[in-house]
Amino acid sequence: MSITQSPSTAAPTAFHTPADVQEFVDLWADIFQPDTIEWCDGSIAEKDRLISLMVSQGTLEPLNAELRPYSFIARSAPSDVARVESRTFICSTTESEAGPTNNWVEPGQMKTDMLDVMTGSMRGRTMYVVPFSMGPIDSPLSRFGVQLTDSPYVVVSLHTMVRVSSDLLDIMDSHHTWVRCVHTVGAPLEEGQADVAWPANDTKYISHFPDTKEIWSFGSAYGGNALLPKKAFALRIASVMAKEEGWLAEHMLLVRVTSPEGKVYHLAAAFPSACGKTNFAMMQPSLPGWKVETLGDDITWLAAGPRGELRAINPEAGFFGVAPGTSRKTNPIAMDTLWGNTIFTNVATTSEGDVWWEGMSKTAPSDLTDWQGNAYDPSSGTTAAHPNARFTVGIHQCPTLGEGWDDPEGVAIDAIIFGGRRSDTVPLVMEARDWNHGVFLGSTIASEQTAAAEGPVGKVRRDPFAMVPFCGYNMADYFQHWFDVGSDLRENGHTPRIFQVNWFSKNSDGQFIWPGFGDNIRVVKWMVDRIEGNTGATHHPMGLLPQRGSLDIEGLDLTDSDLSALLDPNTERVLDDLDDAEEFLSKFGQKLPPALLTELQRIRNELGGAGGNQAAA
Ligand code: GTP
Ligand code: SPV
Ligand code: MN
Repeated sequence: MSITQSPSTAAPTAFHTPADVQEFVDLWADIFQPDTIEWCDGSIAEKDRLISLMVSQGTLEPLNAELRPYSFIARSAPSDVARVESRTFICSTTESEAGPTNNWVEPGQMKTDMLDVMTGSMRGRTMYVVPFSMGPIDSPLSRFGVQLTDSPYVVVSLHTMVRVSSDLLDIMDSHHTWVRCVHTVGAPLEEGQADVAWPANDTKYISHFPDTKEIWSFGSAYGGNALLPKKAFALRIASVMAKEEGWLAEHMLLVRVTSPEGKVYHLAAAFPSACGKTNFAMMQPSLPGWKVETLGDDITWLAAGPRGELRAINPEAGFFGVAPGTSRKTNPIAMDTLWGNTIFTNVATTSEGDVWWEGMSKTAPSDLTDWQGNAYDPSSGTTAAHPNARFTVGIHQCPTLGEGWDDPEGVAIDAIIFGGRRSDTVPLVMEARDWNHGVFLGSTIASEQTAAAEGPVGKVRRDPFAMVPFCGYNMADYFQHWFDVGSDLRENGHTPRIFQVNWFSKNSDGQFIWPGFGDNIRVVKWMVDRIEGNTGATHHPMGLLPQRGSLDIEGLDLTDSDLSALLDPNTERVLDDLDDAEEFLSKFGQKLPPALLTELQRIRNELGGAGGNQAAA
């Protein structure tokens, strides 16, 4: 049970609170001036109590318990629906440490500006103190943190998404670093003022201080803006720690694939937000004999293991997944995972008290209530669910959860996959010639923007390694770090294979050509054949492409022209894309590892010569 102590900052006597955690809480209690402070223990009783509180306050609405047991819908403020990249800041000492892809503000300046709005911002509210671990508590790869927040929605989401436990406070005494995460919705309540269902502030700051490993977040309660262990810690701050300590913190799913021969492979794949990680992680292979087990769907931490292999863990413990597009047909495993104990945010609701979103069924049920709580009018031209509507659910409910998903040693990685959402230009699959060429492929990934962040949906932007919104330091140094990790692995063991994929090519009617989802196993099968040396590949200046006939497309309804659109790079488009990549990479100036532009120029030269050099490998 968590214990409420008002107005004292003292931890319950049962908690062995390290002095630096107590100082942190004291300091911020003075700044935020909450009415009460609650130290969270991560128990079910605590979650139940906070859920009841939110139901009474209107933040959560219970769904029909017969259809969706112990599940709730939250409707956010209409201005608080996605990550706000324009208000996300990397406050390193110098601007050049943050690099051209990040918003930079000098740390002292940012702290002055934020303290201005944070002072007294928890008045009338409770400040929750949430100790958590990213990764299994006893893993050498794990890292700890403490988040302060005035949002019970955030506390309950953290219970699901990460490992929250007051036991950590005991261990933290001997643990040298923990990440300070500070969050407020920025909506103080005056004496007698009624609260709203989703308190937030129109001014938002998501600020990261890499030197002191701190995160300060103000004004939002949505997703990565507010669940600070997720993108803010496990990617932006962790990428800095990883660079300092020689490992990798990546925006990757993590799966175990078993072939019909019974051989096991571990794959990690980086796709930008809303580009298919959760779906890949829960794949139901369409080819007989293949099995995919889920280990993680969004973030992977990787480090060299004792035998020189690259090992990986999922630092999270739940899914914060995109709802629209999820159906029994596309992702039955997600649908099964969501049977109950789920918080849905910004989905539509049916008259029976269940959830609905675009893509769940071909036609929308009548009498829907839209994500803002109004009767839905299908002729309005708007969607019933918000395009970035999401579900929050524990990983244990996933029927394909792989055994040992929380093994403190992690799993040994056989292949890394990079991808993006591209209507054209990028082939279905390509293999890198080696690790360094794979780093080039990662650094030139681009993707059409999605509703996961503010901004124009559909616009192509460069998103190397799917990390542009999530790299906590200069990406030129990040590319170099990837080269360095590769050299270390080569010296002491071996590097995994690297592939690039694109599920999203469209035909002239604007339809996806590749069936995707469970049929993506066909591409995985080709990768496994490559790893095993069972199939050759065509040498293209860009990389190694499947030879005709080596990709298993039996039973698919694909014409020759479909296949050619999927597999054959269009030289003119590729050359244009290289120009765009070059313009992007040039922003990094002298810091950019020269190998990247050298490789780009080599591909351009080779493509200039009659469509490339076609020889079998
Ligand atoms: P984040 O949680 O934002 O990081 O997203 P994600 O990368 O996990 O993406 P997710 O798997 O949730 O998929 C996002 C959208 O892409 C959903 O609407 C899916 O239905 C759709 N999608 C996923 N995989 C495929 C695929 O293979 N083909 C097609 N056409 N769509 C896909
Ligand atoms: C993403 O945008 O990549 C997400 C959702 O996974 S959020 O947690 O909001 O970052
Ligand atoms: Mn994500």
